[in-house]
Amino acid sequence: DPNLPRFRMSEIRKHDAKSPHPWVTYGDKVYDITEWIAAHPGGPVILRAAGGSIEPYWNIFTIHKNQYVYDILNQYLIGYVHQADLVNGKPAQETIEDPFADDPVRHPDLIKRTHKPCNAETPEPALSAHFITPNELFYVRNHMWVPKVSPDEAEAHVLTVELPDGTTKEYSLRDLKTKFAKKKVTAVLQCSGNRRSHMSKGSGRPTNGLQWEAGAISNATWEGVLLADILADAGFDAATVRNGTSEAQHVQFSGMEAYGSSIPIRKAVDPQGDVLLAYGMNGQPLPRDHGYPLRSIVPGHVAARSVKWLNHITLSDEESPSQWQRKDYKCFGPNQTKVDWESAPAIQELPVQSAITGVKLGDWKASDEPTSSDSPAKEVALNGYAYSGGGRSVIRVDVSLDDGKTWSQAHLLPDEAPKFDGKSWSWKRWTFNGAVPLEAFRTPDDSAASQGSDEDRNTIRRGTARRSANEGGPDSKGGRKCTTIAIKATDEAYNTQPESHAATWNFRGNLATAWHRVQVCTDC
Ligand code: MTE
Ligand code: MO
Repeated sequence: DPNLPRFRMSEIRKHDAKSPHPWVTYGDKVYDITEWIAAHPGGPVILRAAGGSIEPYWNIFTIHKNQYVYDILNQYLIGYVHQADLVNGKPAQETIEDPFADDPVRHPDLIKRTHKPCNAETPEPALSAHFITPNELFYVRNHMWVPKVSPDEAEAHVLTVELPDGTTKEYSLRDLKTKFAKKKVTAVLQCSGNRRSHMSKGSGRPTNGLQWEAGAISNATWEGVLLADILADAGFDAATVRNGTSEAQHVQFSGMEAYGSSIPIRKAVDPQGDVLLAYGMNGQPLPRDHGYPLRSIVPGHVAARSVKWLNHITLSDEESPSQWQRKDYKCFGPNQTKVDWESAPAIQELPVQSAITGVKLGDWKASDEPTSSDSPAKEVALNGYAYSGGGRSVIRVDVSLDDGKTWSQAHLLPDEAPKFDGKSWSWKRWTFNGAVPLEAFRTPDDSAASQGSDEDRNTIRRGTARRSANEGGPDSKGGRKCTTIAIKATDEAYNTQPESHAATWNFRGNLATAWHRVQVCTDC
């Protein structure tokens, strides 16, 4: 619209983050984004760009570079940048501070899926080796940059708790550490996207999101105070939840960089819920990547509710208004690709999950079944993890060496963490030693054709299996032969994992919990 006014950059700059009417520019256009802030998926983060061009940010957060976002922006067009301030059709490019410049240095063994923001998974050997994941190998899932808080600032870091009537109470980190009982909880965090790449490959249908393998899960001992204690201190009466008169139905958590999500109030006040406001992790202060100086830990729930860099808690009759509560972290049917987000509940408690994180093929050994036609078998050693949400413990892990035709049981390692009032918040690790009979190995084409399913058997194989597999084996001249190993776990409620990813495929690739299948080959 040529009739819209032209603004000098000097004026545009006044409409910065502090202005009641923040503006941004894109190309030579000027937008008043006041109305957008509440609806913006990243919330007030957009204010970083206020008073200048939004382009350099969108060059970093490239998800914005799509027509859908440009259409939204266009609703807020108010004018153009004055000709006198344009160079090649745009305002002179300001250099912005890289919002990730202060991110911490990460362990080189973390498997980086993206760098800015950092998304990195725990490597398989670490998943196999540790019941308690070492801090520096704990998976990292950041939507934005890591807020910078110095140790001095940390002690004075303020958590504000807001009750349904709008009254607030503030707690410094020092208050939390000195005025309330300390509590330690050992609990897994698992991202809703863990194993998403298995869902994409296994179903043959792409999914949106980071293509994690099996390492978006880790276990740690968290130290902090019970959320229930803080809510009580702030004046919230938990009895109202039990007698059905509570105004608050949800506990909303907000992080310093704008991330937010919520949990049902019932979980927060449940004496067996063990929801923590944590400042410690495995005997150390929380590392920066994991929420320094304070985060929520919601055991048994999807990790998206364990909000890092926590600075605000709101008790409300509504869920968190954030994108991550309302327009993400939900599942839909395999046919539903255009969805009404409000029609599905937010993921809270997690379903049962398991994965193979170590495979080692050994020697060929003679059959010990006298009746068999003395067919040899290939030794195989497996290990991995199994976990279920809601505090339900895993009672069994089943292993199949022939893609689900016959099964045996893995050995569950004894619980290494105390149960908390009967709840198990940790994973279990498991091991299996067996032998794959020669007949189970097929040429890859045979096996795909004969088994005819949609799984990811053609994708994997691994370093550890590579070495001795083909040395002197009975089929060493017969070419490459493979079998598919499958595992599934069952929890104490007898929930178990679905056989195929196709059955639980959803366009966001959340909760990929189908049997974990790994192809192993004689020549791997
Ligand atoms: N909290 C904040 N403030 N910002 C985030 O990006 N990511 C969430 C959750 N809490 C996130 C957050 C998601 S989706 C996950 S899976 C976990 O943090 C990851 O926690 P971790 O990085 O400590 O493993
Ligand atoms: Mo996540």
